[in-house]
Amino acid sequence: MKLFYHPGACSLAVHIALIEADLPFELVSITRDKRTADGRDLLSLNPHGFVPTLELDDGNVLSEALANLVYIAERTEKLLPKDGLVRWHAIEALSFMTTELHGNFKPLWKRAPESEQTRAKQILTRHFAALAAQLGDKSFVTGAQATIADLYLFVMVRWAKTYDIEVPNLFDAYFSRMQERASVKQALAEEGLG
Ligand SMILES: N[C@@H](CCC(=O)N[C@@H](CS)C(=O)NCC(=O)O)C(=O)O
Repeated sequence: MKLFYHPGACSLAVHIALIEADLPFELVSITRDKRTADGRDLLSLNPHGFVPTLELDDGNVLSEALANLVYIAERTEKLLPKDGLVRWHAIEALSFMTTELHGNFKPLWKRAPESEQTRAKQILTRHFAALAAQLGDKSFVTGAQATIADLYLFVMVRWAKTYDIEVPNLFDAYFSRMQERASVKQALAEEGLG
């Protein structure tokens, strides 16, 4: 399987998931003009031109972070229970983050006008507060075990630090806990993010 990625992008969550699941994979970076390091046009694989994009061993392509993460989780005993409410709450949190949360970072990385950036930061702060309430005093979003929702939340908290978004203090301990995972350390190192 190949993962098309950009260092530190939301594809980092999928990269961590592949390591956690112990699946064989190859990392393929993309350039700003959407050329892949293995000499292709990302748009020919994923018409949206987004990372993460997975190319499966049979040549099929799977895009969208949520679909990538559930696909990987289904191939391991970890990261997402097969049934029960924890499964659905993990998917619920992931869906919220890949849409409402992720979308509000765009004005920041696209350097939109100041007023748009201020508004986006306010919304992000509100959304992170809601996620903090969901996390509460648990170690991970849905309980004592990390799920795919945590892999994505780790990336979002990392972005919050980069863009100076005000987030509840409990994310400090959460971020450190996630950073201690061998999979996270490995993925950061492989993306050159030390
Ligand atoms: N809905 C997509 C969004 C993915 C997305 O926006 N990825 C960013 C990196 S975090 C990207 O590829 N941006 C390139 C662009 O906007 O052209 C998903 O959840 O996977």
